[in-house]
Amino acid sequence: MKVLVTGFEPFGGEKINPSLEAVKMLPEEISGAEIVKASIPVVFGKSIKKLDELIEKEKPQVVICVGQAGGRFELSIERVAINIDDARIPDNDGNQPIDEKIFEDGENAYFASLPIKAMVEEMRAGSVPSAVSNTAGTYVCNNIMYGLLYLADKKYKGIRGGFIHVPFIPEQVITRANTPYMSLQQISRGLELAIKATVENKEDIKVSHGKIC
Ligand code: PCA
Repeated sequence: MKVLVTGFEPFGGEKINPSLEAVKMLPEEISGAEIVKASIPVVFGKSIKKLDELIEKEKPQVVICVGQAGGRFELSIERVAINIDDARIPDNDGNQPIDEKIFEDGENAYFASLPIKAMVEEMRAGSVPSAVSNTAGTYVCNNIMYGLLYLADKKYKGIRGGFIHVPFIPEQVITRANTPYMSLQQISRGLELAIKATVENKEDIKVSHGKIC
């Protein structure tokens, strides 16, 4: 099995993006699966184009995209991507779409096709804080997750895919009071455990990670 794992370039004035650094630290093999790592630009549209080229070239069976969610406490396994771009800040090329569909012929939303509960359980068993998240936002991370699942639906049938958001690392919160963070080592370890759970669970486990508002 081949697993393509992507991280994002820095954005929003940050010098580093922990998603990319943690992806780079992953081993070359996890649970017998080959790990292919790549970097994605924080640019609407370009991110999906680059991912499409990578899938075409590498022909992975599983694709997991990873991005930074500054302010979140845990590694979040995203459940759903929605067909909307609504940018609070410009992307790295200066684009700031507001309420634009990502693909006119796409569904309103796609669910991740990864064993999200098994991933959370595996990470928690390894002492890495993690949770199911029910929103990936409306910026470039949702954009690429939606693009990935659109491509898996229309072009690369059978591919399993999804998205993981990771917290800030310590050096990003030095002047941000009361902001959660996690070490790069722990983030990368969490990703490794999430990938292990994906490789080892074709079907998800039935355990509640639901939320009451
Ligand atoms: N996080 C942003 C885009 C790139 C990244 O790492 C997001 O959550 O949309």
